[in-house]
Amino acid sequence: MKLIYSQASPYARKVRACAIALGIDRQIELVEADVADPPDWLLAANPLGRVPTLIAEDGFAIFDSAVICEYLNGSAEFLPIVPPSGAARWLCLRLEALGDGLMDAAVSLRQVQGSGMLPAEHPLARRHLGAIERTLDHLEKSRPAQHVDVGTISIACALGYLDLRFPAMQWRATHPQVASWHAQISRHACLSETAPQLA
Ligand SMILES: N[C@@H](CCC(=O)N[C@@H](CS)C(=O)NCC(=O)O)C(=O)O
Repeated sequence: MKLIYSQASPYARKVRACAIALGIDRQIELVEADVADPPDWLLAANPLGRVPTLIAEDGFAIFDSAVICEYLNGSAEFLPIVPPSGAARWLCLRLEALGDGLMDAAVSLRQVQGSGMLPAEHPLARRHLGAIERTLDHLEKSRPAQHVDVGTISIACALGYLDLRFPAMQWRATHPQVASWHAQISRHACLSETAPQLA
């Protein structure tokens, strides 16, 4: 399998971390792509030109990160990262959606602020910041479980992206429960081995 990814993408980190947690990362070749100028081979696999995109053994292209993680979960034999049924499954998938949404808000905030087109007080920037703050508040009140699954991995990767792109946000000072949860879960190999590096 090939995983088209970019270093800074929190969604791609989530997939890489899930592959490590599932013990199948060695079956995946990483192929880096520049999403600002997507190459033809990425567009051929994914018309959205986004990462992560997985090319399965039979050449079938799979996206987005939630679908890739479900696919990888189905192809691993042990230690599933998605509970098979019941309340545990929906809690886990809901947490994944919360983490993915936190990434969406942070990536969009960086796009509007980074473009220099919108001031921080613009309604669009305020909307993304509001989603980030409310999600952190929610996590502070209902601290996630400490074990690794697709939900906790997604939240951890989203928080890692806040650290990477918004170091001045200092969310740990206002959300100590989330901070201690993040510090503990980040010790798992799947997260420590995929921690984003500043260029
Ligand atoms: N919902 C998608 C989001 C993927 C995404 O937006 N990736 C970004 C990189 S962080 C990207 O490829 N952006 C390029 C673009 O949208 O043109 C997922 O979970 O995989």
